[in-house]
Amino acid sequence: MAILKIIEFPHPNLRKVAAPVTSFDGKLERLVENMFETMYEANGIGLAATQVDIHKRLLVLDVSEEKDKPQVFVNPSTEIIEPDLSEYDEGCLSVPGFYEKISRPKKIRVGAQDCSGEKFTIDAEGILSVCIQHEIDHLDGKLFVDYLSSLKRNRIRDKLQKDQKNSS
Ligand code: QAP
Ligand code: CO
Repeated sequence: MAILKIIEFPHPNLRKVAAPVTSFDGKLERLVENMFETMYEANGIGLAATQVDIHKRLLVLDVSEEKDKPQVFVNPSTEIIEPDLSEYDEGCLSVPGFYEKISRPKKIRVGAQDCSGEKFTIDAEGILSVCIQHEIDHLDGKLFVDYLSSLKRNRIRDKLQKDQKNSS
């Protein structure tokens, strides 16, 4: 297994739209394992392939308390089943150190495939719903900071760019 490098805002590759996964093979399984290892090591609850600079439509997450419920979604799609919005304080491994309240539809139905290409559907609410919506945004080149005012977003960008210069 391996820890992958997480790219950070405002890295331009975070804006790429990911392509569907078409091969369900050992290479995909190894990528998923490495994404879990990377997410757990960084104390994250969700990670999209885009964040490790791989532009394929898959994400991993684990919103459980004990960090023992890994979930993989390959080629995910969503349908809103409860359009009322609910607010959640979101962060992102690609936007380290920043948390902001973001409103999203409360309840969603998610269709996806597992690592062997098997299709499944789940309904999600609460933090699971927030996490899936946040991670699918990554696959479409979107970040939670895009929901903020440009004033806030640019402050975050400037601060992170400064940190990135200081650490390289
Ligand atoms: C997305 O985010 C999410 O700034 C996943 O210093 C967030 O795993 C879904 C993290 C909130 C639902 C609710 C962020 C770790 C992790 C940081 C994450 C940091 C260390 C963020
Ligand atoms: Co994120």
